[in-house]
Amino acid sequence: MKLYFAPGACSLADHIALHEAGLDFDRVKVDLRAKKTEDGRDYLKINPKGYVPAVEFDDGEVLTENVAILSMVADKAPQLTPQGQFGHFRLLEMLAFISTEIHKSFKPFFSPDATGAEKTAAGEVLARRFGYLAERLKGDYLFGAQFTVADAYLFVMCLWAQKNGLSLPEPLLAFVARMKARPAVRLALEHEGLAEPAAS
Ligand SMILES: N[C@@H](CCC(=O)N[C@@H](CS)C(=O)NCC(=O)O)C(=O)O
Repeated sequence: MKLYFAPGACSLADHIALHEAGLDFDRVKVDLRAKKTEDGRDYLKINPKGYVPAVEFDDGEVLTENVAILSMVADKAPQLTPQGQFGHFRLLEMLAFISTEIHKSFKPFFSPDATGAEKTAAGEVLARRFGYLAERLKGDYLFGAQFTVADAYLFVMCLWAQKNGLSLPEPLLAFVARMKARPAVRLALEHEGLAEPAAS
């Protein structure tokens, strides 16, 4: 399996989830402006949508969209799916919320044409969405004591918030610190060139 990614992009969630699942995969970096892979291929031939993440299976089949890829990883590693009768659906509910209500709300922060007012409005929406998740964070992770693939996605959204100067509620700051201590997270950050230098 190959993961197509760009450093620090939302594909970091899938990268973390694949490491957490202990799955064997190769990483292929994509230049999102040029739509080229690091080995010189036309990325649009792999994913005509032109964005990351994409996963290519060994038989050549390609899966895109964070919600689908994270669900696929959880399917292969059931310990990364919330427990309970509706665990699978609770996971989809959470992934859909993060994708459509948080991830997409960052759009003005990545758009060179966005006005200050648009960024302020998006920041207010994001503060409400992060506030909702901070309220329901009763254990270490979104579904309590157990880490699930949804935590990987939330983690990347929290990093984006911090990078864009948005303040996060205290429970999410603690969540970010917990996530950064996980070996799979450290490995993914290191592979993407995002690891923080060790304190001297
Ligand atoms: N709906 C997609 C959105 C993916 C997405 O927004 N990818 C960004 C990086 S975080 C990207 O590759 N943008 C480059 C582009 O659209 O040209 C998903 O959830 O997988």
